[in-house]
Amino acid sequence: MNIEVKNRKLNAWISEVVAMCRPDAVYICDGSKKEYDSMMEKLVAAGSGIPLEKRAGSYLFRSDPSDVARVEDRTYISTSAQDEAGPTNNWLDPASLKETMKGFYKDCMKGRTMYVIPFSMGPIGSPISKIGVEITDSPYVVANMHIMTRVSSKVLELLGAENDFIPCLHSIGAPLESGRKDVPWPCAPIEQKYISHFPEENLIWSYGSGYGGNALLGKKCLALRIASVMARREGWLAEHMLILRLTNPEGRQYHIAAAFPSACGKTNLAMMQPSLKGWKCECIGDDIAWMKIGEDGRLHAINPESGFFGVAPGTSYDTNPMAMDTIRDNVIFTNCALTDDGDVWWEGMTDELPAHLIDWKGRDWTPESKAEAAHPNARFTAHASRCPVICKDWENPAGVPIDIFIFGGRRSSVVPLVYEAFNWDHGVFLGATAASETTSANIGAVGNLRRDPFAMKPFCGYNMGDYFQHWLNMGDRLGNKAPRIFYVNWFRKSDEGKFLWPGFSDNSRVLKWICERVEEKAGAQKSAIGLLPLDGALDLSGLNIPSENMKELLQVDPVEWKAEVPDIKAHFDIFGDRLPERLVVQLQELRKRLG
Ligand code: TSX
Ligand code: MN
Repeated sequence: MNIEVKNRKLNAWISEVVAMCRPDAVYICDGSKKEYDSMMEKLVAAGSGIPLEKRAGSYLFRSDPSDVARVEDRTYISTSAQDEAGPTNNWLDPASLKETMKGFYKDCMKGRTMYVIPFSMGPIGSPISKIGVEITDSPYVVANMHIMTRVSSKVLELLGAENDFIPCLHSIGAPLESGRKDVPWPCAPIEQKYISHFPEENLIWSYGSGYGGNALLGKKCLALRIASVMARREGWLAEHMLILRLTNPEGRQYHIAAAFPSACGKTNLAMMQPSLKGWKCECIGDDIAWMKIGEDGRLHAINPESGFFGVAPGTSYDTNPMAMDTIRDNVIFTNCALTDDGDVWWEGMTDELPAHLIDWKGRDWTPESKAEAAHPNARFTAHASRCPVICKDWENPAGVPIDIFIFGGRRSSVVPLVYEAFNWDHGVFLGATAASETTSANIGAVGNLRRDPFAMKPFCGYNMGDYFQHWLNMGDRLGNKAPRIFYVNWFRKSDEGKFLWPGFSDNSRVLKWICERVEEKAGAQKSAIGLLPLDGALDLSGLNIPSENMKELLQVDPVEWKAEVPDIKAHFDIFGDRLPERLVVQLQELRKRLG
């Protein structure tokens, strides 16, 4: 070992993993630039990383075609009672799951170096932050963790001899026989992949995948699944939310936390630049929010991450110029296409297609090719400090006070552009019933309605019925200091199938109405589903949207909404007696209001 470790639990765990996985060497990470560069050097030498001539300090990786996304059906919440994991999670008994995984872990790091990564989710030393240690046999994971989390020897100092941390064990599941040449992206076959969580002992075991949330265990595994369980236990919130600061022309700041299912443009909203004159928007985070009630009785949010692991396809100077500027240099690209002059490209980046590319599988690509050049889930990993509109308070250990929660989804009909919840319980009902139509970015049929409560279905580490109750309890504690709750849908279409709302920068007009609601300045009218903008209350200056279109965008059709009720009922029934009575009441009231 290159550094002496003083923490007793960490030393014992390292010895245990070494005995089980049998790596050739053990290396303790310090988070330095030198260390990052040495990982890249190693990965380039192995033929895994391709330095990009056109982007300083940037590299392209191509994954194995079988290892391109999170594997939800191989993801487990392993608690002693299955009821604790609840109906939205895969469950296996902890003892038998550990037995199975130990079988795979045995000798799995032979021929490889085992890296020990001490990291902090949240600013190092902040009272909201949590310390994790990831053990991995992937130098690609080490490099990505450097960007996405705070990796530092300071974390080891903070651990001292006796302090606790969250152990995150990861192996790509591909031992290297001596003398054999490595492949560019070693991993295990799908039936050997396991992403396992043991929330009763704050423990994560991942095997077989090197991709994203399967392997960068600080993100979805720790900061959402394990943290959500800790948050319930300790009375705070760990949410799948972006955080942004909106400043109005008078200089009043609003802090917004928003949850959307995948393919709704969460990163685009997190970095959105308002089209309205005098309004300013700054990014605090694009994926995860940890929120605690402060001494002032308000909810304060931090972004526990330090980078963006964003979907590349669809990102362009039109859809998200701030992201494009964030990824000018010092980026890890995964499964993007490679241009002939040593840059990356993906579908949606430019209007004009390059004449020739190497696609994400390493094959020649021309505009005539049928296959996509970049994988639809291709990613960039970039440090948050590189974002031109990162908020100066993004690392403030005290967090930012949340004024507004927004839930949303992609709906081509039925759901209006924006509406406000009548009160906290109704807002929790909106979060709990959030739904989105599937796109080509999802698996399965396109256009199906999928319920994704609070955008947390894949990320809640415990019974989702209890999670709804936790949200109700938080509202009780926050009282009149609770954030106001809104629901948005940027994706409503006309009968001719055209998007009715311009979206993107013009979403600032919706956010303005929301802020003015908080100030009790903007008008709203009661509808069966919530409070809608009064005629003329949305600032549409400089746009020319026909008034019929605005009418359609804000329309609530009781007939269409009555058809939603049985679907919501069926969704709620899944939770059985864990569904809070207060949400049953909310559904009854909706039914009554619809008449
Ligand atoms: O991210 C999106 N947002 C949020 C932006 C802050 N997208 C992309 C979603 C895929 C990830 C959107 N797409 C948004 C949106 O608000 N709206 C739409 C639909 C749309 C698409 C293209 C246009 C308009 C709306 N183009 C023109 O009107 C020219
Ligand atoms: Mn996410």
